[in-house]
Amino acid sequence: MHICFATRLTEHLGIQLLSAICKEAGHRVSHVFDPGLESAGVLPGSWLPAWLNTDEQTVQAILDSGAKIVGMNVEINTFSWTVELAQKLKAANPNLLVAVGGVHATTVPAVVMDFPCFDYLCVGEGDEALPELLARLDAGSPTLDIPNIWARADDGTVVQNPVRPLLKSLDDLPFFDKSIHYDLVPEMSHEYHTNTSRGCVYSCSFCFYQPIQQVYGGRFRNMRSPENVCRELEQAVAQYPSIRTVTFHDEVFTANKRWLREFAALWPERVGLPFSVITHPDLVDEEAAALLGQAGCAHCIMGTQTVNQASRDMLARTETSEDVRRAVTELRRHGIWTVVDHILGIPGETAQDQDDALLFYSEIKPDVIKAFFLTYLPGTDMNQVGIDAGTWTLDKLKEAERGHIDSWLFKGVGDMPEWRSYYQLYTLFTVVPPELMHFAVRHKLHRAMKLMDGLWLPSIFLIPRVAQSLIGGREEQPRSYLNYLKGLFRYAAEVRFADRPVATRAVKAAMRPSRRFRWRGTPFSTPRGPG
Ligand code: B12
Ligand code: SF4
Repeated sequence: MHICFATRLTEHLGIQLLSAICKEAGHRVSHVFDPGLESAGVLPGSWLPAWLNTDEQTVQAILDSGAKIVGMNVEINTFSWTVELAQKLKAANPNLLVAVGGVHATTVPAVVMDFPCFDYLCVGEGDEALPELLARLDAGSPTLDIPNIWARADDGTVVQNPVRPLLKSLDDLPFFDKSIHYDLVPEMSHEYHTNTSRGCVYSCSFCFYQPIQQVYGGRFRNMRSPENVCRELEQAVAQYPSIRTVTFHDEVFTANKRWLREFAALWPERVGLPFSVITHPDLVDEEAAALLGQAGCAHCIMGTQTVNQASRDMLARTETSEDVRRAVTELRRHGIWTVVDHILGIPGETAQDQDDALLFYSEIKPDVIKAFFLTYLPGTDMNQVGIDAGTWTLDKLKEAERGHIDSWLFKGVGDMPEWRSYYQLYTLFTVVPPELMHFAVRHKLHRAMKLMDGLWLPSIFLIPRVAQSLIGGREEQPRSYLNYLKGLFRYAAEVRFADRPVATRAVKAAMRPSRRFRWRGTPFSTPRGPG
């Protein structure tokens, strides 16, 4: 069977894995990557995003691939795009089959299948379901009874099938097929995205994992072996020497100590690249931080979200402020760049809660505070909390289920004006000495930030980090991000001007890094020391 995947804006691990699985099963795989710059939500005005829109080229490229079935991922932010694309494809070729899967498809499958442009929807893991679907299509067998797959019957009704058990042996899966993205935008390879596990041992009330856990009847976390992870990276580095840093997208990287010990013993010898992880403050004690440091972890993100205990209870967060203090202190002691996520707009929180948080952060000194505005993701308990508190409505939830969510994170305004000045303060934390921040909050000087409300620019969130990264030289992620953007713009120009080769060549030349602006030295060359 010939399947054509379509992705937009960034690489996609799920699609890369499915591509590898389908190739391994002997299917023909094509891939169309839409640069999707217009979807990033940070471009000003309407003419520039409209001009950058390459949907037409994407539809044409999928049709030209000659595939029999198209595979797309539906997350909340890509839902509308996927629907539009599928509708255009069906209009051009009604026989072309369209299959979707992913987090949002799993969260609200009935809402997604309400759109007749979709023939199949995968609930949960697609690693076994998709090859089974393709094999059945190849053989001309019925496709209405495949576990995990919701299928549209000839009369238009949707047949729902149960989910199969979660895959336990993730080591049996092939490695991510990076070629589908790296061959088009080589700049993406500087930051290698991967994961070592699936699932989370927590169930926070605002998190997309809640509906996923409901599908599978409770919390789960399945892991790849450290050996398998190292082998993936050895192969990847051999194929793409441009890889400079690795980002692990596991939800709680440090959840299993035995695993972490084994990983810390293997990684420096076998791979040795600096890497970034995400975890939970409860899971960082002295030993975990030491193991991360020993393995070469450069960057660790943790959710702290709030310092108000009542809010923590509402969010089903299990950590205390002391846990956060310990985790940040230990990580910094081992020279790890520490980022904490903080949520603004939790129902019931006041300016005093933000002042308390700023004072707390000034004391424990994380390197970065990443502030987010609370997003009411479909399928989570947070929706009812918000509805009860009057900060969210059923109508907005219905809209969100259909992919229209006014979240700054997913494109849209979505910011909460009353929290803008605090948002700016959290952003500035990276470049302002904590002592100064502490002094400003103690003397209420920080409230002068209100004067900057009119200058609100959502996209400034990276500016202090980029500045810090370029000047301080410690953090690689903003540099990788800039590099990726550069590649994306070049690729977008190639797609946009495909019929005008001279213009494409000119853009390519302009995007080539000049000697003057080439990034300096090796990342993370600053000696590690107690923080
Ligand atoms: C890695 C990651 C990224 C990476 C890479 C993108 C990616 N998804 O791989 C980066 C950093 C680029 C990224 C960016 C973003 N991300 Co992201 N990302 C993740 C993360 C942490 C892990 C994804 C992963 O590795 N999954 C492992 C693979 C194997 O699983 P999978 O993708 O779900 O695919 C499996 C099944 O779902 C299914 N499947 C998936 N697609 C399809 C398609 C078909 C046809 C079939 C049959 C099956 C199928 O089969 C796959 C194999 O089993 C998830 C959280 C999570 N744990 O899922 C968030 C997550 C998916 N991201 C999210 C968001 C919001 C974003 C951003 C909008 C953030 C932002 N503001 O920039 C952008 C959007 C990017 C875009 N292209 O539009 C949200 C989506 C929310 C939602 N409810 O829909 C999530 C759930 C995180 C969250 N906090 O809620 N992300
Ligand atoms: S710890 Fe993180 S990934 Fe796990 S449930 Fe909470 S927010 Fe979600």
